[in-house]
Amino acid sequence: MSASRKDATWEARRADFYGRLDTQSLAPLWERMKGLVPPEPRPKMRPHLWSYESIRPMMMEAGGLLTAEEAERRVLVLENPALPGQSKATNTLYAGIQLILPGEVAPAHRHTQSALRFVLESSGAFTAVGGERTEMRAGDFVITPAWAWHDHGNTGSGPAIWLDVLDIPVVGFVDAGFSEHHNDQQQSIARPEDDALWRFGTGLLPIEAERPYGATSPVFNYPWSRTRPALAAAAAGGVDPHWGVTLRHGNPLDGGWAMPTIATWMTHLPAGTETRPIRSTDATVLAVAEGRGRVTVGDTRLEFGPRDVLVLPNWTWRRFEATEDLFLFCASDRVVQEKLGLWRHEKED
Ligand code: GTQ
Repeated sequence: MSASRKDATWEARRADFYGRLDTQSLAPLWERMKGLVPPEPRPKMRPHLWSYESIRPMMMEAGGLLTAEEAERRVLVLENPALPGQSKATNTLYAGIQLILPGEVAPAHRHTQSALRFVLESSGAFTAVGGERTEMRAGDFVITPAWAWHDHGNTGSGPAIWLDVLDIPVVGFVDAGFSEHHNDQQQSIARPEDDALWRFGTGLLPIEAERPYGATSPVFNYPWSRTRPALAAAAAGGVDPHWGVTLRHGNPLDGGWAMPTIATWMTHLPAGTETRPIRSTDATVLAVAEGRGRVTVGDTRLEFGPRDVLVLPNWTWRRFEATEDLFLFCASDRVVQEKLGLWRHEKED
């Protein structure tokens, strides 16, 4: 056996064997083992920042080139520079910036991919979800549950621009994507504006169980007008060394995450806060709701300001510094990893 290994023709025999394996749709595990079960995650994605200052003019240029209706969704995809051509911001999340100009409508459709919106700029945009409208104001976190009809519009005087995050790569991984167009441009509205927020979002709940959107929170707008004071008030109760003041968007029916495939939370760091290093197996998409700061992630340092969007790779040490009172929107696949028993994190003291 050992003699045959040292045989000069061994390399050639092995290559020949591999070639014959390939013709029978077989492969030698021992050549692939390291890549298949790595000792720890080795993210292919890179940290990246899209500054609002550079995104906005490109959005407005897109606005002059085609209508929202023509485009169906007028979106510039935020593509991770290390994952070119894949329409991915992280390995598992799609992200894009959507523009609706005054008077425009993005026609009604639905898909099994779940979407969230974090509003960057708006003076009268709305979205309609499952027969109910909600106004989209800057800083609002808005959910489009899987398979819910949705159309967007803008009845204001200025452009409406928001961050879209969708679970497109997750749904693609399990190959369960469906979509269809509505017969009408805009769905008919069956309930008063913000009905869901009043029914499910005050700490009170309907006496008879109803889950209008299945695994997704029945609240589909978590308005900035409530989120900001909640975070600011929570800061008085203490700032965690690793998380700062972090509150997650919860599903009021079960206390879980608001969405079944995308975990979302808000982090507030009072001016001058420096967080201690933490790393976790989920990669994060962040949007700056308010303030300025910087993040050091691995050996990359990113400086950010209002409405900038950034992505941080999984399993890479990160720490934040707030140069001003800082409010961050964050999204990751943590909820998927938790359901599969995979989510891990580590903290440095
Ligand atoms: O608003 O429905 O960025 O369907 C990508 C796909 C937004 C949307 C995106 C979509 C949408």
